[in-house]
Amino acid sequence: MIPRFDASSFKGITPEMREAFERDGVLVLDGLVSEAACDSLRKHMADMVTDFDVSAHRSVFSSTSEAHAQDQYFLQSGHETRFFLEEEAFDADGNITKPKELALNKVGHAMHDTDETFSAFARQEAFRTICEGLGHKQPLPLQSMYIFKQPHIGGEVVCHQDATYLRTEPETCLGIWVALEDATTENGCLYGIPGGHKTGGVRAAFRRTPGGDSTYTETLDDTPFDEDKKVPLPAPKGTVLVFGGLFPHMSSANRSDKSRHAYTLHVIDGAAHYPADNWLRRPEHLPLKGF
Ligand SMILES: O=C(O)CCC(=O)C(=O)O
Repeated sequence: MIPRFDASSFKGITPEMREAFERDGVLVLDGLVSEAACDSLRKHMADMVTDFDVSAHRSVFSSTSEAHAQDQYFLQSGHETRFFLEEEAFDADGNITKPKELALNKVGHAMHDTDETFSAFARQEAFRTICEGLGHKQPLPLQSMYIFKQPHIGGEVVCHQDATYLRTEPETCLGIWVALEDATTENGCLYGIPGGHKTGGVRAAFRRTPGGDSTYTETLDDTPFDEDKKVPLPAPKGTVLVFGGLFPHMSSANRSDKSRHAYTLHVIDGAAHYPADNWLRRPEHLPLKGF
C-alpha cells in the first residue's frame, strides 16, 4: 500500500517521505495546498477560459490518438498558454457540442512563466522544498498544465513515464500534481504502478525532428508496463502527488458527472543536460527560470 503523509503543516521532505518516494516512485502529500488556494486557481482559470476564443483554436489533445503531436499550436505551447479541447467534445461532423468551459481537456504549458497568478502558484515555497528535498540542485519549472478531466468526456491518459516527454541527462524530472478538486476512482483519479520506476528504464523518447516542425516517438526499451499492479491514487482536494520521471502512471476516462480539475508542474534539475531534441523548446526571450 502506498503511504499517505499529512502535509497540512509541511516543513520539508522527511526521511520517511524520501524512503517512500524512492521505493514506490511516488509520494502522496495530503493537505499540502489549502482549499482556498485551489479555489483561487480555479477561479483564475475560469476567467482565462472566458477570454479564450474557441472558434479561433480548435486543437484537440488526446493521449490515445496523439493527434496533437504534429500540430504547430501544440508545438509552440512550450512557451505559450494554449487551450486544448477534448476529442469527445465534437460530433461526427466536427461541430463542438459543449460550451467551451466543458469542452477543454487542458491548458498548457508555460503559464508558470507567462502568467503572474500561475507563476506564484508554481513557485510556492513548498514546491521548491520538495524538489530540493528529493535531490534537485537547481530546480527549474519546465512545464505546467491545468487539466479539466471534464464530466462524461474527460479523456483517458494512457500509462506513461514523464521522462518520455521531458528528458534530461541524467534523468531528473519531477511531476508535482495537485488535486484542485477531489479526485476519486469515479471521476478519473490517477493510477500508478508502485515500484514500476525500477522495472526497466525509460520506455520511449518523444523527440522533435531535426527540422523542429514535427515530432516522433522512439522506443528505447520494450519492457511492458506491469499494469496489473497498478493502484489508484485517490486525492482529496489539496493533495499533492509527486512522481519521479520513471514512475508509470495513467488515468482513466471520466464518465461521471463530476469534473476533476488538477494542476501539474514538471520540474527538472538545471544542473542536468536538457537535450535540444526535447519537444518543449524555449525561445531566447523566455528562458527557463528557477524558483
Ligand atoms: O491528470 C491526469 O490525468 C494525468 C496527469 C499526468 O499524467 C501528469 O501530470 O504527468
